Amino acid sequence: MSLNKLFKATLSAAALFAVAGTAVHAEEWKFAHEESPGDVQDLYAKEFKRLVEEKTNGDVTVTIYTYGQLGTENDITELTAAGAVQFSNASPGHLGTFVPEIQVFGVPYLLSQDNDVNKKVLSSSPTIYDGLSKDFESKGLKLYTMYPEGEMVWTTKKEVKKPADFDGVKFRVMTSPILIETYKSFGSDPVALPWGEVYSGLQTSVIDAQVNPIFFIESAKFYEVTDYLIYAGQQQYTTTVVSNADFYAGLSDERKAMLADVKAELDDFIYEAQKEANDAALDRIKKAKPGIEVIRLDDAQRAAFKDASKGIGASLVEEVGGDTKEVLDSLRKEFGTGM
Ligand code: 6CS
Repeated sequence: MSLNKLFKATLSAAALFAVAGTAVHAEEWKFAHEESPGDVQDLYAKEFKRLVEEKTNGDVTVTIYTYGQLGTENDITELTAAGAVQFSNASPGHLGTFVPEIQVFGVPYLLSQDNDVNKKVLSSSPTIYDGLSKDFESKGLKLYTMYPEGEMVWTTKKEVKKPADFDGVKFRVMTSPILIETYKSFGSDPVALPWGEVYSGLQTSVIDAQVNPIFFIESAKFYEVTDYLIYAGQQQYTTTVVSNADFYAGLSDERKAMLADVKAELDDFIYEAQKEANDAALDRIKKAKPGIEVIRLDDAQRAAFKDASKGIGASLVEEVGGDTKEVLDSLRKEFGTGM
């Protein structure tokens, strides 16, 4: 046998062994998220992988795909609904054209300032898991969990302390329609983009500002191309983890119980992990760019933005219809932020 033939024979034997090995020993679940390695969604996915593999004694292996490996935020939602991916992060900030009702989480000032309250509501609220989950179900998605990733912070190239300061500022928002309306009401000119286009957009002044939790501002390096970090107390970034609905419905009771245990364990894990990630990132930004200005708006300044955007909930209710009003009212009650 020639060397070439021997090489090919060895390769196909190895490939056969690998495929057969996979089929006999392990079921593979794909988990795609919207962030980079080491970011909050990646920490969650890694811990999910560790727990699922441990609890199934390796009968299930979880393969994680980070942002870009399978496409943008909207692409991975479609892949999950189509069943090509079993789990993914689908953040309300990007999910608005797919599951319009989830945009209630884009209504500013909805979440509590107290993360113990947020944890209780986001992990077990009937409004979410019995109500909103039906809107996911109708799109082929099972709503698995929700968690926050930290306070949203504006990064800008100029000082912004009142809505008038946003005049003419091209502000990048995520792709859910409600965010365009919210940032218009704050006084800026909003532009919706996937996050992969934000750094170059800021660099070339296609956009002038954006908003994200601090860990993400550090990891995506948005602070390099902006000069101010502005805490306006407006919102936390929230994300959902979804699964393909048919895949989930077809799981055995034992697997479903295992996934419920994993969800409960991860609820404790992720609140700590996101806090640590955000605290450490702010320190690193200040070290990397000592000239960056950190502004924390005071109560009166925050109130001006809150007042400017007070009609956003009502316009969402009008646009999306259905039971959006009841959902929003119930969530405001549960978070203790009813107006
Ligand atoms: O700004 C964005 O679009 C991205 N921000 C975060 C914190 N996670 C993923 C999301 O797509």
